[in-house]
Amino acid sequence: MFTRKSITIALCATISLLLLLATSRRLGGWAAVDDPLYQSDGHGPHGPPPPPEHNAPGPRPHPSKNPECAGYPIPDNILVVMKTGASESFNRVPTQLLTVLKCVPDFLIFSDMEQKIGGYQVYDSLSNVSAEAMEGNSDFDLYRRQKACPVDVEGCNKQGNPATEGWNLDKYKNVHMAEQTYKLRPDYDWYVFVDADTYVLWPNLVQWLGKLNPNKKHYLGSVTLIQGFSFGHGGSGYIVSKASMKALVGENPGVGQRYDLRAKRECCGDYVFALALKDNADVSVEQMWPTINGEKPATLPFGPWHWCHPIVTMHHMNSEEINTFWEFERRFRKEQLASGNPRPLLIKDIYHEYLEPKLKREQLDWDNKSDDRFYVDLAAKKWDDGTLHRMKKSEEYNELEKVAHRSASDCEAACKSLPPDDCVQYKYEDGKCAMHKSFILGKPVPKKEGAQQTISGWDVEKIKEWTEKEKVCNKIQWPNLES
Ligand SMILES: *[C@@H]1O[C@H](CO)[C@@H](O)[C@H](O)[C@H]1NC(C)=O
Ligand SMILES: CC(=O)N[C@H]1CO[C@H](CO)[C@@H](O)[C@@H]1O
Repeated sequence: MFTRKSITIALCATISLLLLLATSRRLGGWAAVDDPLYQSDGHGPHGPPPPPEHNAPGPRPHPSKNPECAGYPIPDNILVVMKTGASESFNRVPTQLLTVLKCVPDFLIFSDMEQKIGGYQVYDSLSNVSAEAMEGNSDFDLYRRQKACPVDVEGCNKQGNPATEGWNLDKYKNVHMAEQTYKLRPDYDWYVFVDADTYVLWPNLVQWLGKLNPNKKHYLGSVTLIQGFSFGHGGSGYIVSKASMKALVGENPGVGQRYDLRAKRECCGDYVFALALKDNADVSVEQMWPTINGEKPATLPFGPWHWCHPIVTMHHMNSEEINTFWEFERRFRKEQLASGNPRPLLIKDIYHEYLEPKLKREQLDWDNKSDDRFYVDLAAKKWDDGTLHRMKKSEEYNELEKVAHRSASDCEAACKSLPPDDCVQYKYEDGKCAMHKSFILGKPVPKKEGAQQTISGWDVEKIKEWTEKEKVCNKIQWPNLES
């Protein structure tokens, strides 16, 4: 029989258990964060996160259970598909796993060899390339060498030239990757294809895709042209909706092999993917630049056309750059959530974090990528066409522009004499003064002596005046796209 005391104890225990469950759910992170950024408009993330359904990627805790991902959205309808190659995968993938991918609920990693990295499965995107395309095709030398390698891939690749070989092999991957992805994960609304040196701003991506309709055939990218045909640049990343994936892959079994011979003739896999999407699904790329972007913090040009735009991808980021940006993004997000009125990370926020603190009049042995307009002494030597095409007519010069080519300080003075939409930064090198109308951080270059030395500088006053005026973005500029 139960005594009154034992009933009381049982009751107390039950109540404390319920309380504990309730609070741990609140502390647990994501689900508990009441974040107005992630309200869906019907197609987006819905309700509390589901338990991981499929063979979740790797040995980590699901992001909904990882306190480090607190404040990050966990939609169940977006899949990240990352492409790498075995000659670089161990240099790139581990950092992605430690940072960006840690809080992405589901992703697939494809390479040119099956591997496991820290317990995460890496798929061979080329496993189903037709024998016809591979036989006698030197593009597959690397593929065969890696497969036959008795030691580590880096060791075996010393017998070849993995940079060039990796590039030649890469173009066969994209359509096969789409095919394998759809087989492994047929139920997603959005498929986000990126490279292993692409940075994905996950919170921005989730918010953006939440506004769009995956049942429409979408193919979102940063447009590049080859022979007049537009496609989404692969390194910047491209996003394919459920409807497009179904039309390309779902309704075309074997589509991967049908593009193998075509890929052999073409330069690049992202281009071949766009051809396949056009032929089979009648879908063309939609221009999403600068939100989908091929630059990175050190190379992004800042200015009126790169300012109030949320950014969703960046490219050519090495492991250290990815890690540094990840720290920044998390800090930014925490501050935004604390403010009670969170907004997405905008390009201008990258300026404030990366370039503003480093702005200076002059920076030695530095290339800030100024190349909008050049000033040279035409008589001094024969200049290349690229330079000549970007010069003003000499009768349009003011007094300072006439002597801008003489030295770094003449170049700087000429820049200062012009309005901001002509020059906000300059670079001087070897008799050539270059000016630029957007401001860029840039990078160090090898030290050279005397006239050969590269000197860059920013017109700090003009930049500060403009950025002060544009401090607040009243309108956040998402890409123009009807849902
Ligand atoms: C491999 O290619 C064949 C022939 O095109 C196709 O039928 C099959 O579905 C493909 N397999 C995978 C896993 O994509
Ligand atoms: C690294 C880089 O892109 N450097 C550019 C700097 O600007 C010159 C023109 O002055 C370009 O030719 C370089 O490519």
